[in-house]
Amino acid sequence: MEKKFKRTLVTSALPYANGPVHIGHLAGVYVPADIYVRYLRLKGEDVLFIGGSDEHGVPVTIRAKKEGITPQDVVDRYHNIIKESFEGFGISFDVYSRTTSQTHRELASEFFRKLYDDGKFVEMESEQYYDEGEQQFLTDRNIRGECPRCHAADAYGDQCEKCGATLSPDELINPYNADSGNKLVKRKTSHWYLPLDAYQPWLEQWILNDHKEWRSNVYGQCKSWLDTGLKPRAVTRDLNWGIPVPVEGAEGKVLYVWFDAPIGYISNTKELLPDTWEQWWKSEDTRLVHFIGKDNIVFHCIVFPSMLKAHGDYVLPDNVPSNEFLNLEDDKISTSRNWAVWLNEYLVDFPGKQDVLRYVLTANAPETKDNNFTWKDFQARNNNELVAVYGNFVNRALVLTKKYFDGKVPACGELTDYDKAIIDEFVNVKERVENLLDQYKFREAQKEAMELARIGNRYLAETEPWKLAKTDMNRVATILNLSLQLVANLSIVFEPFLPFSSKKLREMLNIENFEWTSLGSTTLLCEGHELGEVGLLFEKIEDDAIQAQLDRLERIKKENEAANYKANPIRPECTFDDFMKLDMRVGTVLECTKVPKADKLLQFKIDDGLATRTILSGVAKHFNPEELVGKQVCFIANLPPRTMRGIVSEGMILSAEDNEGKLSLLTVAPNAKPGSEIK
Ligand code: B3M
Ligand code: ZN
Repeated sequence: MEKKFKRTLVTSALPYANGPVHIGHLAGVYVPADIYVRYLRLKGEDVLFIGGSDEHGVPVTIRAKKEGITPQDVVDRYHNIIKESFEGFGISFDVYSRTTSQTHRELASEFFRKLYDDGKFVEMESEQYYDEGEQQFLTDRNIRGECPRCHAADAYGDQCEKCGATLSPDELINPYNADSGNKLVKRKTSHWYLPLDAYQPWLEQWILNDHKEWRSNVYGQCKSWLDTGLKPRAVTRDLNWGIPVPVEGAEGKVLYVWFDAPIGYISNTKELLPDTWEQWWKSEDTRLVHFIGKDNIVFHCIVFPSMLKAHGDYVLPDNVPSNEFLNLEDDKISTSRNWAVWLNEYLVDFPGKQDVLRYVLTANAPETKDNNFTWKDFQARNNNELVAVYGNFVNRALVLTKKYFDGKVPACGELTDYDKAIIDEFVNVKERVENLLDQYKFREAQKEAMELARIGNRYLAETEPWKLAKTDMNRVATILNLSLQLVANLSIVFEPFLPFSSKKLREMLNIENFEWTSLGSTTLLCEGHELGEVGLLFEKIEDDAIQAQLDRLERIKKENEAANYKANPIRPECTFDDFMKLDMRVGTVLECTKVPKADKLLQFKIDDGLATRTILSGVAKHFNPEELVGKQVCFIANLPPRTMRGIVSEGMILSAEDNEGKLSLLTVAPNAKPGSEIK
C-alpha cells in the first residue's frame, strides 16, 4: 500500500433485506472483503469493516405484498437472518446495521438536503403510469399489459418474457397494475435528478486516467458507461416505503433506494463511532475500498462518487474490487427461483464446516469471469485438498510429535541440504501472499497458502521420519521441528482465509497468538514447548451428504419446471355432435409387443368387451410394452381401419401429451369393464 494512507475503510455491499443471503453473495463480496480486512488487521493497520442491510426499495415492498405483511416486517425478519448468517461464517464486520435506523434516516436526509440547497439537482416533470384506485405511481416491473410485439397478454413494463423483447411501460397495450389489476392512467409527477452528464468530464479523468489499476472488468464497465454518455438520474421515487424526500411539497415521495443505500456506509460508520466517524470519511489519508458484485459497479463507480463529489466533504473510493457472478451447478443463482445454497441452511446442514465453504468459494472466486459452484467440486476440494493435504500434514506432524517426543517440540539439529531447500521454498510465502492480497487476488493468494501445506506434506512423505525412528532420533527431531514450524506458519497464513481452522490449529499447537510479521519464520515454536490436544482439522465429506444437496436441487428444478409450465392453447371449437360421433371405449391390454423394424410402433391386442382387436400405436419411445399388459386403456373404437407395416390397426389408444411431447397413458379404474363407453 502506498504510504499516503493512514487508515483503510472497507465497505461491502448492503444486501437487500428481502430474502436470506446465499453463496453467490458470500463468494462475490463478503468472503473477499473479510479476507482483506483480516489481513490488514493482522498487519496491524488501522482498518474498519462496514456492513449492513439495505432495507428500502421496491424488492422489499414486493415481498411484503406477496406475503401479506408490512415492509417493516419483511426487513426485520431478513435483517436478522442475514446478520446471523454473516456471523456464522465469521464475516468480521465492525458494524452491521441497517438503513431503517434513525441515524441513517437523518444522515441520508441531510445529505439530500445539502445537495438540494446547493442546487446540485435538477427538478424535472414527466408523465408516469398511475393507479387511481390504489392512489399510487407504479414501477416498471409492476406494470403489465399486452406485448406490442408478440401480443402475449402479460408482458412486464420492462420486458416481455414470452418473446424476450425489451420494453418500456409506454409501449404496453392496455397497461394494468400487476398487483391490483386496475387499469392505469398517465399522471404528471416531478422528480429530482442528479445530472450525471455534468460529472462526465470529471469521471473520465478520475476513473479512466487516475484509476487504470482497477480490475479490468470494473474499468471496462465504467468505460463503456462513459463512452455511451451519462444522463441525469432520478434520485427520488413515488413510493410509500423509504426515506421521505426532505423538501416541502414532496409528500408521497421517497429517496431512490440507490441514493440512500450507499449513504448507509457512512451512517453505519457514524453509528459505530459517533464521535470520530468523520475522520474516516472526511480526511484524505483514508483509503476507501468498496467490495461489490458486478451488477453494482455503475452505482459505486459512477453514481455514488458523483454524489460524494457533489457533496464535497467526503473521500472517494480508492478501489472497487468487484467480482463477476457465481453460478450454481451451471445455472444462474436466483432468489425467486430458489436456485441457491442459502447460508442459513448450509450452517445447519454442515455444522462446523464454515471454512470449507469459505475455502471452496475462494478457490473458485469469480474474480475475472463468472464461475461455477458444484457440490461435487465442493466435496473434492474438501476431501482432496483440505483433508488430504492440509489436514493430513498437520495431523502427521502433531501425532508423530506426540508419539516420539511426548508432545513437546523437539530440538532442531543440523539441517541437511534437503531441509534447506524446503525452507527456501516457503520463507518467501509472506511476500508472495501479501503481494497478491494487496492486488485483491484472493484466489491466487489462497493457492499460495495451500502450497505451504503441499510442501509440508511432501517433506514428510520424502523424509519418512517414522522409518528413521529406530535408527536416528536426532534426525527425526529435526524433521519434526521443521514440520511443526511449517504447521505454525500454516495457522498464520490461513488466518485471513480460514479463521475457524486457524483458531483450532493454534489450540492444537497450544499457542495463543502468532504475529503476521513472523510468517515465514522457522523459529515460531521453541524447543520443549508442549502441544495441546490433537484432533482432526478437517473431516472427509461423504457421498450421502452431497447427494442430499443434489437431491434438493433436483427437487427445486422440478418445482420450477412445474411452476413455469404452460399448456398449449385450446383448439378451435368443436360441436357437440362432432364429439358424439366418436366412440371411445375402455379396453384391457392382453398383449403388447414391439413391431419389428419400426422403432416407434407398439402392437396392442385389446379385449374390447366384444372381441379381441389389434391396435398399432406410435408410443414405443415412451412406454415399456411389458408394463402395459393387464392395464385398462382408453381407445377410439370407430375409426376406419388403417394398415401399417402390413398390420391392420383398428383404432387409436389415447394418451395425454404435454407441450414438450411427454406422454402419459390414459387409464381408468380397474373395475371398469372392457367395452365401457367413455362419455
Ligand atoms: N442492495 C443491491 C444488491 O444487493 C444493493 C446493494 C446496495 S450497496 C449500497 O445487489
Ligand atoms: Zn412479446
